[in-house]
Amino acid sequence: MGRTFTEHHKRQLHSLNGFFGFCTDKEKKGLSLGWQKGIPSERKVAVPQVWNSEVDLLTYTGVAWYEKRFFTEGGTLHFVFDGVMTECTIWLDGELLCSHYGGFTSFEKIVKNVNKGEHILVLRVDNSFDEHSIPQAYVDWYHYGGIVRGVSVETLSGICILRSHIEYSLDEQRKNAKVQFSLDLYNACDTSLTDTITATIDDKTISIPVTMNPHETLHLRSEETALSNIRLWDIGKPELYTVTFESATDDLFDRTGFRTFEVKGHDILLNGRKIEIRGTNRHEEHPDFGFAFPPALMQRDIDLIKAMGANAIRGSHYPNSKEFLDLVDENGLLFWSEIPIWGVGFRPELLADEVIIARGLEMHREMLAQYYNHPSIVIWGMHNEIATGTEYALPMSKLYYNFLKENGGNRAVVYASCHPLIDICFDYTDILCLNLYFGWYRGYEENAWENFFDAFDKRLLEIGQSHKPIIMSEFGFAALYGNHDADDILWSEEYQERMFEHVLTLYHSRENIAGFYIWQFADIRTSREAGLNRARSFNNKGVMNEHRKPKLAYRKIKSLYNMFEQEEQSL
Ligand code: ADA
Repeated sequence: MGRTFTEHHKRQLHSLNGFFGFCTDKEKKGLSLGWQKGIPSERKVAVPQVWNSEVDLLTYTGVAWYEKRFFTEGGTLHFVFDGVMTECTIWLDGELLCSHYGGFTSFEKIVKNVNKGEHILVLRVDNSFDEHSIPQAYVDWYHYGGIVRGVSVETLSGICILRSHIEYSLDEQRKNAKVQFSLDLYNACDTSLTDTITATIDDKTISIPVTMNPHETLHLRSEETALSNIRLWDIGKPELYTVTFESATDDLFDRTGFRTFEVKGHDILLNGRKIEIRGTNRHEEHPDFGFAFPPALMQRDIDLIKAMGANAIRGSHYPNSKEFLDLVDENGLLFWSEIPIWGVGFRPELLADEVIIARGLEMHREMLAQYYNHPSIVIWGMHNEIATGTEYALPMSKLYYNFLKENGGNRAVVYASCHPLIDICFDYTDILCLNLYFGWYRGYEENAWENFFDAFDKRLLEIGQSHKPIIMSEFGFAALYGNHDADDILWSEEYQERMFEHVLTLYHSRENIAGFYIWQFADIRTSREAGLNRARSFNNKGVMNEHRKPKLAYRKIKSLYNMFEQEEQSL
C-alpha cells in the first residue's frame, strides 16, 4: 500500500509487497552460513505481515529472514521500508545495504549504479530484546515480528525530491498564511546538474534554482509565500491542500492543512475555539494481522470511532502507519502520536541510560520527519508512564520536550503520567496527561476519583502547575465481550458501561479537564513476556472486542459524547 493519494507521477515506483521467501533462525546461525546472499527455504509469506500470523509462529520471538527477487532496468534505486519489526539488517545481492532499529517508523536507502537485471534483497529481522530495547520486553501489547508495513523500490533520475517539510504561520484572523517549504533533494546522476524546483500550493508557485554535484544530498529551504482566503482544517471539516514539488525529472505530491492549536490556561483551542477532546486510545493491532493492520480495515475503525462521537485518537503507543494518518487527516479527527517508550517496562535507572535516550531521540526524529505535515497531529507524546516520580526521568523528559517544542511545529508536547501525586517532570509537559485506573486494579472504590482530584488540585497549587489543563489520557475497565451480569460486577459489560458513565460525567464537569481518551477502542492481544496474566491473553478494556463488536459501553460513550458535543455547540 502507500499513501491514500498518488505521491509521484514522474518517478518509477515498484511495490515489493507480496510474497517473500521466509525462514526463522532460532539459533542465529544464518549470518555465519551466508544467508545474506539468499536463504535456504521454500517457504513463502505475504508481506506486509507479522510472522506471528503464521500457524506455527504465534509465539516466535527471535530472528527470521526474508528474501525477495526483483527485476530492475537499473540506475539509481531508492528502497523504502515503511516498518520492519524491530531491528533489521538488509543486503542487496549479498552486499550490506543498511540496518535500522525501531519497528514503527520508515527508513530508506539509495543505491547508485545498479545493473539492469534480477536482484536479490535479503532482510534479517530480529524482534528479540535486550537492555536497550524500545519498548522493553515488558509491555501490555503483543510483540509481533516481521516486515509489518510496505516495501518499495523506486528508480531515481535527475534531481529528486525525497521529502518535504511544510511550515506555515497564520495571521490573527486565520485568513492569510505564510508558507515555507524545506526539501530534501538528491541528485541521482553521475554528473552535476542544474535544475529549477517548483513548489505549488493553491494558486502560488515558487521556483528555486539548484545546482547539485553527482549523488549529492541537499537540504533546501524556500522563501516564504503568502496565501490568502485560507480554508481551515478542523474537526469534521478536513480542508486539505495538495502541495506539488517538481523538478525536470521528478516530483512529489504532499499535503498540508492549516489550523492553529493552542493551550491557553485550562483550555485547548483549535482555530481559536475552545474544544473538549473526546477521544479514544487505539492500538493499530488486529488479532489476525498483528501490526500489519490491513488498510481496508482502517477506514472501518475510523468510522466506528466517529460513530462513537469521538473527535480524537491517541495512537497508543507508537507511530501509526502512514495510510492511517492520511485517513485521520481526511476524516477531520485530532491525533496524538507518540513513540513506544512504554514506562512500566523500564527500570527507572534505564531512563538515564545514554543508549536508551539516544534511541528514543532518534525515534522522535523519525516520527517528525515522516509525519510533520499532518494537520491532524496536534499532540506529540514523549513517553508513557515512565518513572516520572524519580530524578532518572528528568534528563530524558527535558531533552525530548525541548526537541519536540523546537522541531515539532504547532502542537502540544506531552507525556502520560501514572503517578501524578509524586510526579516531578511536569515542567516538561504542556498538558497534564493522567493515566488513572481507579475502579479497576483495586476494584471499585467509592469516591476514588473525587478524592484524587482534591489531592491533585492541592498539589498542583503547591508545585506551581495549576495553570495547565488536564487531559485524562487513559482510564478503563476490562469487560469480557458477551459477559453480562445483573449485578454489574467486575469483568461484565454492565460494570464497564457504568464506570465509563461515572467517570466521563465527572471529567466533563471539571473546569480544568480539557479532554479525555478512553482506554481503549478495541481489545488487543497482550505480551507473554510481561506475564500480565490477562484473561484470554488480551487486554480486555476495549469498548469493542478485537473483532470490533461493540460492548455496552460503546453505545453509552456514544450517547455521552454526543450530549457533550451538543452542549459545546450551544455555548
Ligand atoms: C497503562 C498503559 C496501557 C495499558 C493500561 C492497562 O496505563 O499505558 O498501555 O497497559 O495501562 O490496561 O492497564
